[in-house]
Amino acid sequence: MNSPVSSLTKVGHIAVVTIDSPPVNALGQPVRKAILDDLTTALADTEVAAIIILCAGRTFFAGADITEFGKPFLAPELPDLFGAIEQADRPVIAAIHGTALGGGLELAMSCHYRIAVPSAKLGLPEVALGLLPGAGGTQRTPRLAGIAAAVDLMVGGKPVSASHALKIGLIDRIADGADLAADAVAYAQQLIADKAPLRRARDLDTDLSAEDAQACIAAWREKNSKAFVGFKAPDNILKAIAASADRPFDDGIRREAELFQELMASPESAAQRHIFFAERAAAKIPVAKDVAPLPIASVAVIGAGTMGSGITLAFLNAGYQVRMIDISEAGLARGARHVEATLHALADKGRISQQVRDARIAAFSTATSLSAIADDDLIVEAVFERLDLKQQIFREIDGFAKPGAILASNTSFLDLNQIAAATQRPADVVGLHFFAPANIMRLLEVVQGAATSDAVLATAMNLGRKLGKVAILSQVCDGFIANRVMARRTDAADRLLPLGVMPWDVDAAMTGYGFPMGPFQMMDLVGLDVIGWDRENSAGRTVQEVLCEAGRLGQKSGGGYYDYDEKRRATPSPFAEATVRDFAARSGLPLQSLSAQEIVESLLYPVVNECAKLLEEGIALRASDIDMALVAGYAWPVYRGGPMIWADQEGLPRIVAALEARIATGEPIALSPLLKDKAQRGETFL
Ligand code: HSC
Repeated sequence: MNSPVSSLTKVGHIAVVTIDSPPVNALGQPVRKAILDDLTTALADTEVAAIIILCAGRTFFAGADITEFGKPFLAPELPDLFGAIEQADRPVIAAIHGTALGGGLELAMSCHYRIAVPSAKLGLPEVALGLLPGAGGTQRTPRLAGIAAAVDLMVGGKPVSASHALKIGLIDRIADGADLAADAVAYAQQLIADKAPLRRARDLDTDLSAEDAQACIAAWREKNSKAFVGFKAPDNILKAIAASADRPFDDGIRREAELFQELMASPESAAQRHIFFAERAAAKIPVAKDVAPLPIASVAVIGAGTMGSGITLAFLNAGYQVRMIDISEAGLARGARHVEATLHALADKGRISQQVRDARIAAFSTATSLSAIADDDLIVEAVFERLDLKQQIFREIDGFAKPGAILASNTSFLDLNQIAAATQRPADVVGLHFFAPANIMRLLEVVQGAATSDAVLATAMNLGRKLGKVAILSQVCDGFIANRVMARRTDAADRLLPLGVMPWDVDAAMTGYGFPMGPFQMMDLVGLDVIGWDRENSAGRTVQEVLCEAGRLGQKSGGGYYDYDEKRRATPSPFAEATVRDFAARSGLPLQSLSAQEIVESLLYPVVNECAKLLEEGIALRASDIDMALVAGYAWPVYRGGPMIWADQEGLPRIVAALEARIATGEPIALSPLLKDKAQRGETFL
């Protein structure tokens, strides 16, 4: 029986079920039904001696259909389908190409045998969605591959190669020809000829006893516990794996289902699934479909400072030819040393091979004159943040760059339109706002100027993907998306000090929320003199000014809000504490002792308000773009999903009421009409 997503054919005595459900053969209800129908038909045919399940298109099943999550699952459900496959009375063989992920790998494990092409990747990445493999994966993987490998696959979440999968027993054979279907048929014929038994994962024992499995899991937990703070899924996965060793298969499946449902209902998983789709939605921008990205092969980066060399590395790592330009020979030499040292360090740590390192170094060149950009396809300016300087550079770039080259600025807050106006070709000018360190941070804000052409915009967005980053479109405004909203967090944190709230209490509340560090720890790291301190006009008006005037510039000077020992371990600074107390005493404001939750609200509700303004002003295209930007650029905890989904979970009326109460006490917050309106209408951002 053939359906729109499947075809059932026969090659001699072998039935071949081919699923074709683009883009990634997700196991949505129509696919599940088609597989079950085809399996039933094939098994009803007494001439069929074995059944092969494979996929057309770019990949084997990439998992359950995530768009169905949060709604009732329609029959046949995955566990039932997989049970039917496993119980078949003739061999069922999964033939794998592309990526067998999540439910896709679970399907393969419910088959009796598995063959995969050498380039296939197999994985159980549900943990990244805040879930566990909920269709038997937690019970079948330990039986096929062992407890330790199961933990790595499911809690680590990283796919493995076909050769590794073969080694750990996840698959039985690697296809050697170019035609997977033909190889699978040959394999099936061999299994029939050998009278191979129906190898059901459910009937296998785990490699470890219940006690040893517990010990293995406990050791893993201890080693990795820090990385999983705030995430619910790793713990539930470990519980489910433990169940595979201490009870019969069917009981283990029941335990898995309970633990899966718990995760599915959790705000953490909702947030992580939101981010999965937010990342993909961000790539969709309003340019005509037929606008193709322009080809980019060689890149010039102007400025050899921290940003310039980080950007250079980002492009080199993605395989581009990069020329770094700086008029200062000393600066250029320093930047080049940093670039080359970083590439050597990557190779020394085994992250890249020596050949790759050498190829990247060969693709890297330097120059001291802007005239060197004449043949480059993309020029990225990364000089000091001063409008007149950037305008001057763009004027010169305009004179040297070839027609059609893309002229990009890495400005983090300046008016891109004023920069573009310095050239004769504003349509070719775009903002590429990298976040430091530019070779590491995933966020790339693509800033659209008033005149930026669609082709340039499409190219910039596409570049983001090629650089392994998440490109988020932003219109021009002070600070663009991520920096603009997070500045409100800094303001709010500063406002707590004159109320007697200690910086370390603020930081603890933020790390408790899930940020890797709080605003004062960040200031100490970056340097108190770097952000918002005007040495000439400093007059002890703020805690920051007092600290800077006392030479407490942060970690680099041995102390800021915190004191640091020789290993840079921080302890609250008595000097900073006395300064805060002094300000609090002089402020005349009632001293406050705030709980961590109150501090979180104090800092992050203004952020939500600013996000709403970005939407109101059309700076961000959609609420999910803002969430994605904050997760990728500011390490907003992914299990919170970003400020917009978090605001929805908090409840917009609660946020508006809190902000209005603060405005009534004189706090300089301008409430976003969009936020207020949504709260009144009972709407959400997403
Ligand atoms: C799972 O499997 C749970 C199970 O354990 C079972 C649960 C049991 C429940 C029953 C209990 C009773 N679904 O990424 P791309 C879309 S959880 C729906 O740009 P690439 C994607 O949104 C799942 N849609 O392509 C995009 O759509 P757009 C575990 C999915 O080539 C389009 O496909 N699996 C989808 O760069 C192209 O995607 C995973 O977590 C899905 N599963 O990468 C794998 N997967 O064009 C998730 C993709 O409209 N997927 N889409 O924007 C991936 O990692 C990547 O998509 C691939 C392809 C590596 C597959």
